[in-house]
Amino acid sequence: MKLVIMIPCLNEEETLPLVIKTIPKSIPKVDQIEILLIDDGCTDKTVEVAKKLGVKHFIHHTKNQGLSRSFRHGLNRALEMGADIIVLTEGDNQYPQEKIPDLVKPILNNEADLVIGDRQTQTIEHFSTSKKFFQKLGTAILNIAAGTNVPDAISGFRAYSKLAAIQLNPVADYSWATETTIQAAHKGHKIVIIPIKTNPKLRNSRQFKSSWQHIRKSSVTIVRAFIMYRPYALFFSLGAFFLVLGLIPIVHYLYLVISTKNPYGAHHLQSLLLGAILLIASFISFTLGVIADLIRINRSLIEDQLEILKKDHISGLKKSK
Ligand SMILES: Nc1nc2c(ncn2[C@@H]2O[C@H](COP(=O)(O)OP(=O)(O)O)[C@@H](O)[C@H]2O)c(=O)[nH]1
Ligand SMILES: [Mg+2]
Repeated sequence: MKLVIMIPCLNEEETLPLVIKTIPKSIPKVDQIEILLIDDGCTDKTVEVAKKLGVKHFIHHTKNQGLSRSFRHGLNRALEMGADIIVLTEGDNQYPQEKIPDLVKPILNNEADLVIGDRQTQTIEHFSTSKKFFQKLGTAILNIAAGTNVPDAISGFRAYSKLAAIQLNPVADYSWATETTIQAAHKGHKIVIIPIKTNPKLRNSRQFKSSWQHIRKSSVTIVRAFIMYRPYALFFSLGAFFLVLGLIPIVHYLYLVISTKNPYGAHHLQSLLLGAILLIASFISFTLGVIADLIRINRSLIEDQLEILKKDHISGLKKSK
């Protein structure tokens, strides 16, 4: 059983030693623990510090590519390294690495594909009231979209089983955590939550510049997830909404035509026009729903092919070692 611990880093020379020193050296039922450091265009001594501390596996981005891409590249490399379980933590020592054995346990026991460390955000002292509120609201919306019951969907302290890592195909440039939670739920992966306590804050989050920026970007991810996984739910609801709305002025028009005994209804064309526009919008929504659903089916077929390709690639690499 091989565990790969990924640490995406953007200039973390100061806090990285703390992170690496607190990673357990051995875990029951795990034969090998390797650290994979993703140097996302670091301009400080992060890489040298990591090498001194014994890290052997690196991905280097010559230019900063952002956390989502770092995550994607890390996931693929970890699979190529032969990982059976992949753990993700951060370079700012925000998460308690000592808890990694608890994080991987449900996967080792075949009880989970994705384990999320729940930061229990409502109890974190340095989170402002507004941050706590938006965290709660965002999580509630995500749970509706994904059909899950995850208390902390954006926690960056997670463990993925090999199967989950192979089957997940995150595409967004932001919110990789939200996106993989939604994808895991839609792919029927078992998600287990482990409560954790975050370490005292050493620096401010660089990812979330403001709550608004985070809400805006996360909303895009959630809406896109709806379009990707449940397009009919979205477009058919829109279609039904426009249909009902469009029928109101049309019924109104017919009523006026009959009640005013004006067979041509020439004086009430506005109602007819409005009704026609809304019915066309309804028709377009239904049509988009059908097209989006066909694309969804196509994508799931492509993902099945990707899964076979990735498995072949990994087993080919294993044989050639
Ligand atoms: N902010 C940021 N972090 C990155 C980037 N690439 C890698 N990281 C690493 O991703 C982790 C999360 O960043 P952080 O600023 O702590 O944001 P947090 O998720 O709000 O805690 C850290 O380990 C960073 O070093 C990037 O482009 N921007
Ligand atoms: Mg952090």
